Amino acid sequence: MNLQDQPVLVETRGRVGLITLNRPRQLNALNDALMDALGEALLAFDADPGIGAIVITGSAKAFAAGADIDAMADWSFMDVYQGAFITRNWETIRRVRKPVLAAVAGFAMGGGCELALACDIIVAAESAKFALPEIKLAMLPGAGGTQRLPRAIGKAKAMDMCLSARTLDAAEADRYGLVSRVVPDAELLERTLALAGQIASFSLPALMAIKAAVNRAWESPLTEGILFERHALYERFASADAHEGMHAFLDKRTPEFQHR
Ligand code: CO8
Repeated sequence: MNLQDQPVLVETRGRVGLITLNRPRQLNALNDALMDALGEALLAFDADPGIGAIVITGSAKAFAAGADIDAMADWSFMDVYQGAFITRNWETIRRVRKPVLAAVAGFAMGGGCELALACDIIVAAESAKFALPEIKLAMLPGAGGTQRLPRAIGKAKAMDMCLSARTLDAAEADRYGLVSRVVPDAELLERTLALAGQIASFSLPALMAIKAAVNRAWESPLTEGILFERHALYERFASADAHEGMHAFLDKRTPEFQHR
């Protein structure tokens, strides 16, 4: 298959796995082939001991303009119900235990915005535009949008975006807490890869434990979350890296993590 026919492009940069969504003519509209390939690439990096963090990016014009409307337009209820639409291949990202960063330039609309929301960190270029415009199609942000967006930015802003199809520019998305950082477009990939590289240099089991603990904060009452965190902390003391990290600090040297 030629590079231009591959729905995602996969590369490694040191301990960072880079996945580029690759349907530029359709503004990276997310069809089955792309979501299958994305899931496969994510799981392969997650299983690779040489990888500590993963970056998903799109093109300069679009991270992704949403689910593929052309593919969906004539589907019936039974097509999506029996075919387990979304469950089938959109939720693979939830199985990834290593940190996943989204590097977003241009449109992150509908499913594209939802994909970014499913990542752990969003780095936005100044050109980034975030929207859940499904209401214009009489559809619904059904790949986690109605659930992750209010958790990320609160009910007031989330209702506004979901019900009016309001688009947020990068500065608004930053102010509301939808994104982690905003950078100039020309520096988006380089800055996100540098951040991912910094993260990947830390102890992998500690990163995975922190990701699981922060995600638990979204999904459970405080008492349960604190309990989860406490066990995660105790487990750190079974990690060679944690002892190395603390002793390196005391010895005033750089730690050498073995990722175990
Ligand atoms: N699906 C399929 N094709 C698309 C999509 C899409 N989501 N977005 C863009 N394209 C195609 C266009 O049809 C066009 O194709 P062609 O050149 O053959 O005409 C090409 O990409 C370029 O697009 P435009 O000419 O429209 O580019 P513009 O720069 O004029 O506009 C926009 C860019 C504003 C992003 C515009 O393309 C747009 O509004 N796109 C649709 C955005 C949208 O509605 N997204 C939500 C889709 S629904 C969804 O994501 C649901 C997710 C949850 C799943 C659960 C059920 C729905």
